Amino acid sequence: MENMKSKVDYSLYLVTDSTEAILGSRDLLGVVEQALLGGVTIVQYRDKTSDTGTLISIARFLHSICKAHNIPFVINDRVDVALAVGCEGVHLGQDDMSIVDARRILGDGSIIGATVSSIEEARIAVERGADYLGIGTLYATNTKKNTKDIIGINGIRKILHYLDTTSAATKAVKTVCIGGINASNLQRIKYQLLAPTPSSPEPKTIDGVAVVSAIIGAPDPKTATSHLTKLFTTPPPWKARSTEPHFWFEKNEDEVASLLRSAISCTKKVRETSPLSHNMTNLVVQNFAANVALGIGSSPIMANAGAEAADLSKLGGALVVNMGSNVTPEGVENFQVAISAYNSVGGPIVLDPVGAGATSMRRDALASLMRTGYFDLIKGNEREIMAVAHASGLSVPPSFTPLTSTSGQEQQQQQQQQQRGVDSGESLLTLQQKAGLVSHLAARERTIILMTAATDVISDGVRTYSISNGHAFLGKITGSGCTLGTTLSAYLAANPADKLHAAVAGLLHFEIAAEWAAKRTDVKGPGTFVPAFIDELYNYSVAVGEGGDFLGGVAK
Ligand code: 3NM
Ligand code: MG
Repeated sequence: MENMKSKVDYSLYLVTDSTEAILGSRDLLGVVEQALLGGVTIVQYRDKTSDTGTLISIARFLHSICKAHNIPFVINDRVDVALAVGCEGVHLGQDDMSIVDARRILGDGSIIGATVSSIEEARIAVERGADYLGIGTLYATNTKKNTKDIIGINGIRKILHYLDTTSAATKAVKTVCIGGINASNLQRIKYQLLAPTPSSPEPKTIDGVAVVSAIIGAPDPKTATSHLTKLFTTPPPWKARSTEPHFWFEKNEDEVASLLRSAISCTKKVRETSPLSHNMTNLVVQNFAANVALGIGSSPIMANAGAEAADLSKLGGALVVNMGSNVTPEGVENFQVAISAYNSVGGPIVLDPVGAGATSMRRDALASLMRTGYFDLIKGNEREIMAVAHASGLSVPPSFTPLTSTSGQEQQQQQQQQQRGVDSGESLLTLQQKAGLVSHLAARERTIILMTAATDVISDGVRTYSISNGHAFLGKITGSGCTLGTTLSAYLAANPADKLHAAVAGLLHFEIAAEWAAKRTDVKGPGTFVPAFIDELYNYSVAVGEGGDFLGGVAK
């Protein structure tokens, strides 16, 4: 028995629900049978309302069909029912019988699982001998309204990190996460929970996901189950990336030459394929962003309604989620629908968290967007990227040491000052510190992070570059940051193979065109700069398209 217990496959853990809202008028046994045929790997019978006699007879049936499929069967809460039917074990909530008592009654051979939502609860459950932990609540769910804590990806990560680094027993315990998991977010959840850091390149991750409504409430539970199984075992459509730990990359000549070669080919690709750039953006920049998109050779569409995204996501383009003026609950909901649509087809998404640190509404919007979806690139100025780091649960990244030129106290005061407006303000960080923060955040979020400034820093968590092109006029006009997001989206859509190289190419296009425009004799200041900039975005694309290989001379 002990031996069998260690072989349990937790990858797709079904928790049943007998309520009208989820099961409807269907027969639970039939639904569970379909789920078994679809490939669930363990089943928990959870029924908060039936009488003991009914519980035992339903549990007997369920146990027998699980046995026929060689799948372990456990009961929620009721140790007496588990004992009566002789099934494989129980799952205990924080208010149920203690693990120690249940173990004494059921014996060493039984599977005992526990619900935990904090490090302390995880510590106690392991100490008392739980075989696995159900960690939650990951996301808010209609299935269980009275959950104690919604802890998100970061909360799960913290508990996993604790388990990974504390003792042999905590490292060995099996884990599943629960709450709001379905086909649209399963791969991302699994992917983001496996975020390596320099100190742990192979961190402990979840052994499985537990779902209720995604199977019990599905129109066809068997198909839904086999789809979830497939999602759990295949890399996400945005493709698995290197899991090497990141490090600060010192530019070398060969690397620069190869980046510039790839920049030329990425620009040609945008020109040839004219990818769709779907902008969900603010009124201030819609017209300008559309012109920039046309200038670089992409096809823009400005569409803020989430309901349009499912159709648009199928056109091979990329989405820009620009938080500019869309941080109302309704705006966030539109973003969420669109993010799910692009994530489900693997279409790239650029997140532009405009003014993210400025107000609590924006901080909340950013946090909920980051809980909803996977972004292929997150771009922002220093304050915005700091807000992203905060939303990601980073407190003090490893190389984020105080500046030597300011006292610790002064710096703390500066950091506590609220960001004003969306302008970037004074920098608090040295280039080295920016590189540390950007690469660490990129590795953690498993995405590309671009921090813009006079010298931009960009990283995918493995490779980190700094780029010093651009012109001060970009800081004197509205929407330069937003239209950079648009530019990058087109580059990602046209060049999916190496998204970091694609983003560097887009950044060079944008910033070198700005330098060209600023040098023109007809440009007298920011106002005349704008139309000249659109000209030069276009001219750059034509020059590269006609075989111009000038980047070696202008890229910094
Ligand atoms: N326990 P769905 S959340 C049974 O957080 C249960 O401990 C939770 O349902 C916890 O997959 C939950 O439909 C319900 O979101 C999960
Ligand atoms: Mg309970």
